[in-house]
Amino acid sequence: MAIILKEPSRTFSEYLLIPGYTSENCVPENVSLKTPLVKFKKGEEPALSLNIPMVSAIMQSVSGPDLACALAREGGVSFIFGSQSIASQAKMVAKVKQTKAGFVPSDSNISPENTLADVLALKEKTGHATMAVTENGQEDGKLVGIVTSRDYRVSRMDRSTKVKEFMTPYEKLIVGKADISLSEANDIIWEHKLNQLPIVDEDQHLVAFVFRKDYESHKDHPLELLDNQKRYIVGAGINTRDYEKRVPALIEAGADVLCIDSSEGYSCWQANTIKWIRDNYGDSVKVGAGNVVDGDGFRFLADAGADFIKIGIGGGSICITREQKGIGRGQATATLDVAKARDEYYKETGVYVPICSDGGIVHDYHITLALAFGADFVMLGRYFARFKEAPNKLVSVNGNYMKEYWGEGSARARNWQRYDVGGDAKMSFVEGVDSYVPYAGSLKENVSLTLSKVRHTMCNCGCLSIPELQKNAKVTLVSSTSIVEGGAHDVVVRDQNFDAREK
Ligand code: RVP
Repeated sequence: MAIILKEPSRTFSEYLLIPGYTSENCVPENVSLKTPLVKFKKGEEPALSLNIPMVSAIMQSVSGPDLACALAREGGVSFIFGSQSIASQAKMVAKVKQTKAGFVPSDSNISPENTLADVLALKEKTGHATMAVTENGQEDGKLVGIVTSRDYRVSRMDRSTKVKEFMTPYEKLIVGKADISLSEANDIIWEHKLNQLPIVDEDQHLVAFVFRKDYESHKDHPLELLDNQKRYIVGAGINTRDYEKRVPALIEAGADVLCIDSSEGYSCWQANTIKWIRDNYGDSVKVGAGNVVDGDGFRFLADAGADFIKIGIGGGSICITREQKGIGRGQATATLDVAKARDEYYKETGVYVPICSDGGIVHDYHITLALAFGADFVMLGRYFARFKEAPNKLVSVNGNYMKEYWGEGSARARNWQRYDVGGDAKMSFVEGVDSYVPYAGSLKENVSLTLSKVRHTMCNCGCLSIPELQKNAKVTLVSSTSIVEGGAHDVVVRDQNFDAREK
């Protein structure tokens, strides 16, 4: 007879944390959000850790190079989406790795024969005022000068004026050599009172800019996640079909960690993929697997050698897998069950395999709950899709700024490899939707606010670290009526227009 689990599976919104004792020492500044990203043996340190418990979803509308750099700067990791050609995914990974903290590759290249009108159009498109003037106007051309907004006056100059007439030519530029360190570059910037320093190789090609403002912001990012060459840490999604070609290309491009991206990971296809990686790279290549929703799935992937395991089926904001196929489990219950299996596995084997709660985070406190339920970190799609740095388009819908957000199982993404069932079977139905999410501005501002809430809640619970929260949190189920009690109720909330009228 089929196994029937009588307890309903539950979501994060059905729980609340009960505060514990808060001591004097228990203040948000003292909270550490450091957490393991990959498995480790008892008494050893993980080869990779996160400084904040957040990673971005392996999705076209979420994880591109700009978001990856912005998130690594805050201490988390992005997984560049795999639903693209191997070459373009590897190029995105390489772009992140080339962005040494504080060294910014130019995304604005222009030729000396272009005009002021072209400069203004490029500035409008990229939002960047500093442009590299190269012989051919392309990234691979020799640097012949730079243009910044100090070089022209829009009100006084004809828009047809050629760039070569107002750029600062190469001979007048102070430049840094390609092997310069960030602090050396910064010394030159200070000494010569520059706003930016072009870094060039021996063939006079621009490698990157170092900006005065970025050096200062570099100091504002104490949690940034860097490799031993001071490059941002970045992850990449892979699938269970073309891994023999994709994995080598991603490793060559510099990916620090991989993750098999699949809606359902308790399968021989995932075990085969991990085995191929172990046979070819041993433990040097780190690879996560998933998604699973119970202890059996966890045990299978842990035994197969996964470095971390993702939890969640059908809870994603754009996901309709539960409606379409009737598989899945409430995200809170799934996380609790997998965390139990992770702890048992650790006791038995002495190997700690981190787990990631993936999908369905709606409120910031859901992150704290996921951690309290045993997750080591969370993966978010909708959350990051709202930010300026995400690769999806900003559009205006009925006068409101929105970002496009579509599932990997949607007809738009066409990521059928994510739904691998082996053989030649092709997907004949979708498991995701195409949608909009409200634009929310920069990643840094939003992540700072979210994590401030997480730290405050942890202090309310008397916990200064994620392991302490996992061990000591007290969580209660809430009734639907007490959920109503938790919001503003029985009052008429004053809206902003009302306040504005009063002033
Ligand atoms: P959310 O953060 O709730 O937007 O969920 C993001 C997660 O949803 C992803 O990390 C992935 O696991 C899942 N996903 C992505 N595409 C689809 C789909 O089309 N069904 N689901």
